[in-house]
Amino acid sequence: MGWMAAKVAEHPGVPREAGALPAWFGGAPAPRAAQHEAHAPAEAAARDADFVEVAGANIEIVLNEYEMKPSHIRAGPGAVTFVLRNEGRFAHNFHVEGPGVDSTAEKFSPGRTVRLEVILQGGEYKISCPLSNHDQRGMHGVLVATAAK
Ligand SMILES: [Cu+2]
Repeated sequence: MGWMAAKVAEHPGVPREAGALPAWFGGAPAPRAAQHEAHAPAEAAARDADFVEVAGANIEIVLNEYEMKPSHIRAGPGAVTFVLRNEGRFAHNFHVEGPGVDSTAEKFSPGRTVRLEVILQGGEYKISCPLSNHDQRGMHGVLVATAAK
């Protein structure tokens, strides 16, 4: 929905773009497709091209200062094991939070690999490094668990 609302908001006087907007924008109920999209951000995000699709049960992520690679992951629901490799110069950790999951690995040193097993349901999960301000500095991402197509 975002871009339409933003476009109108930029022109609070005469809504020049109004003519280009679909009829339902004027107050009529949104068509079913638009409502579905508004309530399913996980599926919408999963369509983005820069998501890395992980088919197996192991989700390998490299951590360093200050990012996770990959940071946008799509995986099937069920039991998965994060295989976390610290290629940075500092210790890092790994936290995953979302539907049915709130798990943290263990702080691990440069050069080390740790594993964290969780059971994903469908939905969107936030991954991050919970140490210090690493999350704010960029060590975070999103994992979308979707049912098989
Ligand atoms: Cu970190």
